[in-house]
Amino acid sequence: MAFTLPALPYAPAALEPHIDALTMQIHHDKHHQAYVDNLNKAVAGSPNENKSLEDLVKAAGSLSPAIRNNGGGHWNHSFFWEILAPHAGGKPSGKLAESIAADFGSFDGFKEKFTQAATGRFGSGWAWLVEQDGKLVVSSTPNQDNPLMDVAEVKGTPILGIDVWEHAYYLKYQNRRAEYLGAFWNVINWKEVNKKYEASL
Ligand code: MN3
Repeated sequence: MAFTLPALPYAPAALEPHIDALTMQIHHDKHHQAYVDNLNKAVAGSPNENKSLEDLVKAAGSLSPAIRNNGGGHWNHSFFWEILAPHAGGKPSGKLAESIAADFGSFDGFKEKFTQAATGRFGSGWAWLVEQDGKLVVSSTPNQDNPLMDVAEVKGTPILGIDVWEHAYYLKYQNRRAEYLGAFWNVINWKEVNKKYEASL
């Protein structure tokens, strides 16, 4: 069964002015589609064809670089569209808010740590908020790796993440990654992040 590109859960222009429509279109329709297509090519005719995306990602270290990169790319982007939303942002509530306060001192403490991880990732990659054995931690991964992978330095369940590849922000922000990181907080779908957090426990 071939992997398929999930539809964006909102219009490409819905995250304006924080993330522009053209970036969303190219990011979803071209970049994400390419990960899906290349993943399908990489698993074609092998037993990996019948495995779930999550199983492939978790075993990335023992699979081909093409599966690691494109399987990771497909998983990460499918996740990323879900944790963004129009008219979103603000702060989390409920159990997630309590855990963030407990594990980072405050929401601002978390924000600072997450921003540092996203800023400090040299080249292409991702920054993550990860649930790890009941505790929240921040990490970052290179390329299309993620915390589910057996090869990840910090392993756990990703509940929030940001794509810091230049293709995620260059059309609007060019070299100003920090501005993109600032805008990100206006489009975080905390309801979905909370859902992923509860499901991870
Ligand atoms: Mn991307």
